[in-house]
Amino acid sequence: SAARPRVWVSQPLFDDIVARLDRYFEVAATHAVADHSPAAIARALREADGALVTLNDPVGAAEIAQASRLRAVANVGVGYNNLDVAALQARGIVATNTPDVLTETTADFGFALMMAAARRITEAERWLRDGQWRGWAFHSLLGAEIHGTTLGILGMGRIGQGIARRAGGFGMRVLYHNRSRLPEAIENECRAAYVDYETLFAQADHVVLVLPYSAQNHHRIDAATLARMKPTATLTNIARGGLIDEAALADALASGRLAAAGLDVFEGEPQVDPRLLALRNVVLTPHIASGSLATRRAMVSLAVDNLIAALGFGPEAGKPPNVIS
Ligand code: 8YV
Repeated sequence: SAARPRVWVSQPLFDDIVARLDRYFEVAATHAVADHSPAAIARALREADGALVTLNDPVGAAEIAQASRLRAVANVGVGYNNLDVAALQARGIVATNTPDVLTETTADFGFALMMAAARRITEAERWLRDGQWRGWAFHSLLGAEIHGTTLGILGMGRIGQGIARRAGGFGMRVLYHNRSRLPEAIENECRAAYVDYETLFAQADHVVLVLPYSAQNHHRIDAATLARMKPTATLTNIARGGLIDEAALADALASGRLAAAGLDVFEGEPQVDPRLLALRNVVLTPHIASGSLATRRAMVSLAVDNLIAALGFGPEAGKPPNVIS
């Protein structure tokens, strides 16, 4: 009926899961090639009581100002730097994200990407496919050690802790830096020691970035940070591209001041800096750290639950599980 709330689904997700919205709402889904321009987002939000969005959808103050009916925005993803949360909260619009369900899968990938960078896995495969393997050579494609080395984790939330637990199985020493120090019980469980930012980069053989992105930590990993790192070290980013000054990183990788990097996220994604594309010692993946089928389905399912509850329906009516506060 016309009185039902309208929700906008910004891009094709998993139809069988998104169909759960039909029970409560009129669903305006963007099925074809999605247009994620600010104008398209503003237009869609003007008509919507609720929205299911992804990191492709910047929901900024200007769009929010025009969205007079909007009451809830459910983000499919744990990171929500695509949302202007302050502007949403000022209007009393509930914003939600999808923590927990992607923690272990994303930690798996972070560990794999770090290992791929250290052991030059994709570089070696390209070399082989290019027909350069003309006989086994003792010194070709030698990588960096992983077991027994020091891992530095910047951002020790759920995913960072998952990576730390994995590192225990590899006999790594784990250092972490975080906005606030963790309770001792968690440090002990993760066998991770708190250090300051400078010490983390100076002492780690492998650094993994798993911290939320905000304007305050834009390009936090700059030339000065990279200069602290061991020339044999690797840097892996599964958080957000904007954390790293990519030009400084390309310089460090090109000059041998840093051994290798593993990057799943980029400042201008899906555009990737051509200098990074040209380097051999960087493993590049297209923002897939949470991308197992089961996890991506769980994320959409949780976002759908959040949206239904935020708009006052379903078993958790009025109490969406993952409100961003
Ligand atoms: C998602 C992510 O694929 O959760 C996050 O923060 O970056 C990824 O897991 C992406 O956010 C989908 O919107």
